[in-house]
Amino acid sequence: MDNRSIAQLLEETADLLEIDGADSFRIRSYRRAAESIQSTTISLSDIAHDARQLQEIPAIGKSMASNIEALEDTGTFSPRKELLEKYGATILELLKLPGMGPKTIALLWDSLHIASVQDLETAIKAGKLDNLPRFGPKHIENLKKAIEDYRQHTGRFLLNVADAEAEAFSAYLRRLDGLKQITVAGSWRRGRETVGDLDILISGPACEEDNAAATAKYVAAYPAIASVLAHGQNKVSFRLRSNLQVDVRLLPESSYGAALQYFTGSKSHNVTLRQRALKKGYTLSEYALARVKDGSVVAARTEEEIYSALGLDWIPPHLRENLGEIEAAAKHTLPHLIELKDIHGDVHAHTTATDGRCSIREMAEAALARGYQYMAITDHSKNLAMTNGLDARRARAHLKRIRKVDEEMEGRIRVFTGIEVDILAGGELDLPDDVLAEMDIVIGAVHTLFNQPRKQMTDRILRAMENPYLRILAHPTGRLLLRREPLDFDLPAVLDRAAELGVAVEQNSSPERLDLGDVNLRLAHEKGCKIVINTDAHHTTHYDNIQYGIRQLRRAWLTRKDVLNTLPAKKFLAALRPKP
Ligand code: DGT
Ligand code: CA
Ligand code: CA
Repeated sequence: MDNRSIAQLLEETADLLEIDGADSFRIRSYRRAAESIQSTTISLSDIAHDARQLQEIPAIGKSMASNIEALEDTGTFSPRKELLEKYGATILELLKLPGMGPKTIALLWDSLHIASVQDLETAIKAGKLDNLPRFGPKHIENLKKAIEDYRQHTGRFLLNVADAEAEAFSAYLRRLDGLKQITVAGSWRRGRETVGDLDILISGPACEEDNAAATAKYVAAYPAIASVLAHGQNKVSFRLRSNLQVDVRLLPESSYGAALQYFTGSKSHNVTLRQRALKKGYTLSEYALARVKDGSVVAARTEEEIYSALGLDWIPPHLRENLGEIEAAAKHTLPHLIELKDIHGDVHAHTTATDGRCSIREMAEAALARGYQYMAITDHSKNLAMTNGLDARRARAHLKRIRKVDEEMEGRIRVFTGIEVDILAGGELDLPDDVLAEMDIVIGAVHTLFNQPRKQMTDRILRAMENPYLRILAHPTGRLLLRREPLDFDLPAVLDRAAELGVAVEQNSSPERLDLGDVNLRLAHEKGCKIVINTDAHHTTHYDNIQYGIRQLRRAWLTRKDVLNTLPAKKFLAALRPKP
């Protein structure tokens, strides 16, 4: 188990203890241990059997150490397990509702025995909360909205989770002889920002007639499976321990293309394609494109043949949302979409000076190792106290260290100076202009007071962009996928002004942000905004997240010329808003 998961278990335990009315000292000890585990670079798993080493980590005492050792051996953390036995595992759902803390849950449990989102919904409908102290009509309205959001989000998964699961399962499949093709289809192949499940298509001799049963059996024996949901000759469905569902289809090679086309979707793209087929006297199914009159097959083996028989260029899966791609494919005007290899730099990264995990030099070396020509160090500013954000004095000292690393890199890669400066309540930037003036890259971002009313939030961001030093607006909507809704503000108005001022908007590639995201990116592009893609790396390994951002750029129909980081270093800087 990685440190992050362990820390999360401890945090949950602290929440449960708080619901349980435990004494505050005990609750705090779990929270402190969780924080400490998050920030140490030592992997707890590695030292779980060494009580002494464990206790050298701040905030970990003797009993915590023994619980962690047991966790490593048994996979369960007993203080948490005991509490879940008392309240039921569904109590954790309540903790995921925005605006819902342990104190409120304790109140709901004590007065109404509410222990799940479902219980809460039923109680609200029955008007049972109306008589409780501390639950005004506004609060109840907010809870209803939170439940709605929760229902929309549950059952979806972030791309880093989906990718890791898809990769691990594909590796397992590759160990089997006689598989020629393994493709993840569905929303994953279309590059959607989250996925509901994984639709995996396989073919080859191992999937033909006599061999299929044994192959299906091999699939169902995948060790990470929590439960098999369906096990047939040509389809196996299962739920992984991460709760992600996987549908595996065993297909004949002769109709692999038809299945790939069908199960990639989207539904809406497929419906329009089928209508087009019918007009030509064909039917399109998961098995083939065939003539209506006699059922004879026109195309089935590859997607290219199918699209071509329909008079269309092959359509990249990232565009298959029925948003004009079929018309463009008919007219041969599909865009040449941007690719990973077009990106020459990443200009949003953090270091140990604030909440990053690596040094300036380590971040620079890692960017160089990826083949980048430039990168920027953009740590947080002081308003974000929990990240140890930089004040003017520390920002200047940091800048010197960044310049020094830039020199040490001897031109192999340019290391730009920068800052991710907080946009304060009224739109002021968190550092004085004369400090910002010294930076190559000033990125502005909202990190606090997310609940300002729409007008105030809009004015706040607009005002921040009027500061002539601000060159990039980071993760503009502030959303966290599956966790936090976007800020309430007039995005079109902000994009209009960004275009006028030359402020670039960011495609943040962190899998929990993906902000802007496909739809808003397309809008930003239509409005003429400059667009920059970044990873917001807090560790050298986070540079890999760029692939998730690229998928969103492609889904927004963007080409190389639409994104500034496809330019070489000098031209990139010159393409940003000019410094005053
Ligand atoms: P997801 O899993 O919610 O992220 O979204 P998808 O798009 O992967 O949806 P899923 O897993 O239900 O189905 C995979 C693909 O199979 C879908 O994109 C299109 C195709 N498909 C599934 N059911 C239908 C259907 O009833 N009609 C049509 N035309 N296509 C379907
Ligand atoms: Ca799917
Ligand atoms: Ca599916």
